[in-house]
Amino acid sequence: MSTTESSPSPKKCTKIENGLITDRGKSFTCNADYKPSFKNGMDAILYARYSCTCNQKTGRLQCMGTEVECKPIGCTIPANVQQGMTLFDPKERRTISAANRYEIHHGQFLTFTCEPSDVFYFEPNRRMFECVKGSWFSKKRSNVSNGDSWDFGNNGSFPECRKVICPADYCKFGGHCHRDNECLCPAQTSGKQCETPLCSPECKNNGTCESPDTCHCLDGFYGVGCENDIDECRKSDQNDCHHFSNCTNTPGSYTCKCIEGYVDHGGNNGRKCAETCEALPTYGNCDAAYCRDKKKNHVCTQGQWTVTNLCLKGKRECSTNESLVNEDSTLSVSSQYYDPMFLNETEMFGADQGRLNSKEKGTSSDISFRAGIWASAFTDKNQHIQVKFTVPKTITGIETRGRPVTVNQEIPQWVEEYRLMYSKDCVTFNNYTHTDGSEMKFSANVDGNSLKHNPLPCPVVAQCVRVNPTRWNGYISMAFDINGCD
Ligand SMILES: [Ca+2]
Repeated sequence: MSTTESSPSPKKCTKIENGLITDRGKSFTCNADYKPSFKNGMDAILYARYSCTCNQKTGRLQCMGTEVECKPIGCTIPANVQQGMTLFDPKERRTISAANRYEIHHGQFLTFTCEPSDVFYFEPNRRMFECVKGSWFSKKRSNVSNGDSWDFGNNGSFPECRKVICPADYCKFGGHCHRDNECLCPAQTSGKQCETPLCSPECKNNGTCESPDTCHCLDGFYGVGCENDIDECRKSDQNDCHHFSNCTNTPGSYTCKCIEGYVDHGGNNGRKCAETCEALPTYGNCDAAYCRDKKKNHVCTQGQWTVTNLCLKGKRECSTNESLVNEDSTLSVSSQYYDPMFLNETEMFGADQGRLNSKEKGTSSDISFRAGIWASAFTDKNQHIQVKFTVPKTITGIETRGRPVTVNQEIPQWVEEYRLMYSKDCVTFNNYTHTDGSEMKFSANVDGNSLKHNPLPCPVVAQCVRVNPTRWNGYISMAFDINGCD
């Protein structure tokens, strides 16, 4: 390569429109729907590979000495042919096939595909044209009649061989442009542009046919034809009913209604349900007017919660909270610890030692020893100490203590947590619960000496009361008293 200062810089052939330069600049290929052509108008389908060079003046590729380009292929998609024409598939000469023969009358249109690889004979008014690799060529024939006016121009391309024209996105739902401004519509569509999808079965419950055989269902319905109602009540994540409301399924929706004892909060149809005083009897035989809620500063008065900072003392059912575990009451336990030396001695750690005011007496090696504490024989969560009153009493609280360090006991023991069980008839026991029905656990002692008083948020009436330890330190050892009144 030689250049001079005055001559323009050589241009490089880096690209060809709608195609690709290959073989290090010696060949080229065209994109789909384009064909290699010489700039002088001739198709270059059979140009010799490796025959190309770069014209450094223009920066354009030339092959076999002639500039080349990629031209659109005429008939690679449905084409539109007019007026009194007949199309023969040359294969028909061997295999007669009516489907490959097209009779076209004046004013009618024929749509067909001329693939680049197809060879068709096209015979308008007995003049024959050949479709070769996507382009029409005139073909000589002995009995060509004169007087027809087909214009060949365009280097033999048949002028009426062209793409049918529809505006962009004219045919909907996969319809094809079939003739100019006409669509060939897929199944389950209608309209000139296939713009109306059809659904069968039809979309029920006001669902809309969104695309062929596809319904868009309104919220609350599902199914091919939106025929099924969603049961929103079956799963809690499909409805927003409040925990304290009942969900009722309805066609296309659902409703929420606060359960008994709860009222709609904020007029939101069961989406938020507030406790009412009426919910409180789940505590037992509580007079709602004397109950307070878990926030401790709400008082239920005449069916309404009101916030108060008043001390609730004196507002309970009992004007005085008496000690109820006394000589008139009977204590019993699930089991009691015994010293193997004194197998028959049950009073050392028995029920009677479980009174809050019991005191340790004597030395543990003596048969007259009294521990001043109830201790169970087994350390599991099935142990209890129970008091039975002569008649049902109003219970307002429980007091407990553990086993202190004494001359007989080096290590203190205590119950850390218990549940409360109570019964009106001493046969059927209830667990003391929160307003939502979940079991209430009471935090009890933290050492072997001090007393722990647990007032009940809401008094209960019971003849039997059981303290059932659920967590303990060292051993299940405790004494207790019940507060309340007749
Ligand atoms: Ca529903």
